[in-house]
Formats: sequence, C-alpha cells, structure tokens
Amino acid sequence: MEDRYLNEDVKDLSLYNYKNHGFQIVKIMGLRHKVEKVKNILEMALENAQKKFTKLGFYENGVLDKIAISKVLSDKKNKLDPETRQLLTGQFPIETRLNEHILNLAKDKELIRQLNAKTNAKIDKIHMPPMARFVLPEYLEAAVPAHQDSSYNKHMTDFITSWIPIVDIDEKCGGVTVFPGVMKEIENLNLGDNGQWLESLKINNKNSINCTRMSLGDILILNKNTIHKSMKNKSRMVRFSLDIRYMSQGSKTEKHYFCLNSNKIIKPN
Ligand SMILES: O=C(O)CCC(=O)C(=O)O
Ligand SMILES: [Fe+2]
Repeated sequence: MEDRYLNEDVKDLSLYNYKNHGFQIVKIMGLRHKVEKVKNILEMALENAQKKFTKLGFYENGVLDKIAISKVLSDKKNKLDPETRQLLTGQFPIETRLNEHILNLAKDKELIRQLNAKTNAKIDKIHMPPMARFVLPEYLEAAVPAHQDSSYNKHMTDFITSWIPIVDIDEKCGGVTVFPGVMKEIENLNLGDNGQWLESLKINNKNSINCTRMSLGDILILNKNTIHKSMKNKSRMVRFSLDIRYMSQGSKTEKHYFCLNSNKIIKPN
C-alpha cells in the first residue's frame, strides 16, 4: 500500500499548490549555495551532538542504543532537562539554530519573494530561532507524529512554515508526508509517548502525499493547519532540515522574531 502511494505521490507533486491544498514544493533559484553553507554548520554541530549522546551513555561500541533512549524519553519519573530532551529528539541546540548562515538563508530575498507570491502573504517577520533537525538512520524518536504546526506554535496568530531540506530528499531518506484537506485547527493538547511530541492526529482515512524527491534549494511550504508528519529515514545518511516560520504583516507573536524591515531580532514585551 505504502509503495503504491509513494509512486503516485512522486508523480503528482507538482499538482499541489499552497492556496488550494495547503502545501507546495517550490524551487528557489540561487538558494543552493546558502543551503550548502548551512550543511557545513549542521555537520559540525552533529559531531557535538554525537559526543553528547556518547557522554550520556547512548553509544555502545559505536552503535546507538535506541531502546535505552526511548526508555529515558518516555519515563515520566525521569526529569530530563529540556535541552537534552530536544537533542534526543533530533533538534539541534539553540547556539546552532542561531548561526548566522541559517538566518542568512531564512532571509533570502528570492525565497521570501516566492513565499509571498505563492501564499499572497506580505512577510515581514521570521519566528526566532529557526528549527534545525537531524534525523539519524532508522531513528524514530526524531519523527514528529501527524500534527498541525498551529498546535506547537500558539504564540503566533498566523504564520507559514517553510521546511528546507539540507540534503537531497528521496524515498529512502524520507522527508515530510502531508495529509491535505484540513484547513482549521484541531484541538490537540496531549503529549505522546516520548514526552516531546503531541499525540498523533487521526489520519487513518486521509489521503497521504510523501514530499519526496526534493533537491537542495527546494522548499516545502505548509499552511499552519495542514496536517503533516515526519517520514522514517531508511537510508544510511543523516537527514538534516530546517523549519522556518514566517509571519505576514499584521500577524502577531508573543516570542522573539526577526524583523525583516529593521534587520533586527525583536524581543517580546
Ligand atoms: O522535519 C521533520 O521531520 C518534521 C518537520 C515539521 O514538522 C515542520 O517543519 O513543521
Ligand atoms: Fe510541523
């Protein structure tokens, strides 16, 4: 069943657009160079992340002990600090996410021009800090279950997500699966098993589209209420990606943002 979807999806991706379906893959001219710079940063940051995994005792003879990590994450009595929990679920620490090359990519003029053109937005703010992820091969704790970004970002009135792969995306390495159709927010307040991600939304009878076959310089744009989830990484490579959330004029946020007009990070009041 999954293979049938895979084949159909890969063929049909260009039929989907943001305005009608809540998601779209867009090729941004000239972005590749900036993406490659970010790739270097994330590869170095991964080495530090792996040192931390080792320090925590999760590498045994060079093999990641996924079962032990899963136990620690889901153990409600274990008071894991938020930074460690984030790292164990494939999210880079704040120092990495604040790297200037990531912001430089997020601010790319052609990227923002295309985002505005595809969504009718007038983007003037970027949520800070951007998210940067690493999904190790066959590592399920990093997989975000089916969700709407609105559930994770109650502090912004409206926004557009841009998912930017930092490696070439194919069916093996996986990427994001989208379930188009829902445009309204569904209440989802409970944390799931690993204590990091919200419980999966019900997606049993929904049409699914794997946004695979994306190259460096392609971005996936998502409406804040479009349901999506992480695909498994079945390859032997690490899947790096960014998610950057953009706000249009008139959208409000209670947290830090980067103001594109003044070129400054603005703190919350
Ligand atoms: O990178 C992933 O696996 C999930 C991405 C995601 O949910 C997002 O960009 O909003
Ligand atoms: Fe998401």
